[in-house]
Amino acid sequence: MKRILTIAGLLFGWLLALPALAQTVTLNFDDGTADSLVGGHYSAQGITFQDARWVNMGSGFPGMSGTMGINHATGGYQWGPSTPVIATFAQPASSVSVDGIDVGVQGLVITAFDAPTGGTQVATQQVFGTDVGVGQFYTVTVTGANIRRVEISQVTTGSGDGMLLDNFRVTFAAPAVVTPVPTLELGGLAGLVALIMLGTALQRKRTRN
Ligand SMILES: [Ca+2]
Repeated sequence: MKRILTIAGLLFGWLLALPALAQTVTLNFDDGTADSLVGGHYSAQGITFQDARWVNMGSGFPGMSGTMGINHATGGYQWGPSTPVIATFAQPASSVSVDGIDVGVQGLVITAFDAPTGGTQVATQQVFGTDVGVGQFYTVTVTGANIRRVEISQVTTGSGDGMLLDNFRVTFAAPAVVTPVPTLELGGLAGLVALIMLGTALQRKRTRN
């Protein structure tokens, strides 16, 4: 019984620690395959992309983590608000940010909505660099109570200014528990709960006998 109580105590501490660990997801895109579509690669972390493609910038650009980022699947380094890179979330997010790399006169805009498709605009933020943006990078952030999708693009097109995206961060409004549960920690947790339940049942049976 003492051992069960010790395990239960450890489990309780673990549960208390879980939300803080799970709330913010950061993607640096360095685990991708250059020129492939991102799609559902990060869906287990609650984030699914549409029209995003991994790009490898060789030695990397100022503001990048590593050498890989993403751009638009068909537009490449230049794409406007009518054909954005889209990210949808498995549960409501309270904050979403991304770094725009090589941002110039065509700018960078991120807009948040409260539904995976359609819905109402929650927030939007945009920035502009100068000329074709060599060496210029900016973080844009949107916040709100119920962000289910963001659309990211340049603000305007047609000036010959390209950009790419890196370092995508999502803070989920509730602890990030996604189905199917992919992590060993949560798998182990379920096993531990089952073991404790089994132990308690056996204890009861023994007491009864
Ligand atoms: Ca990166």
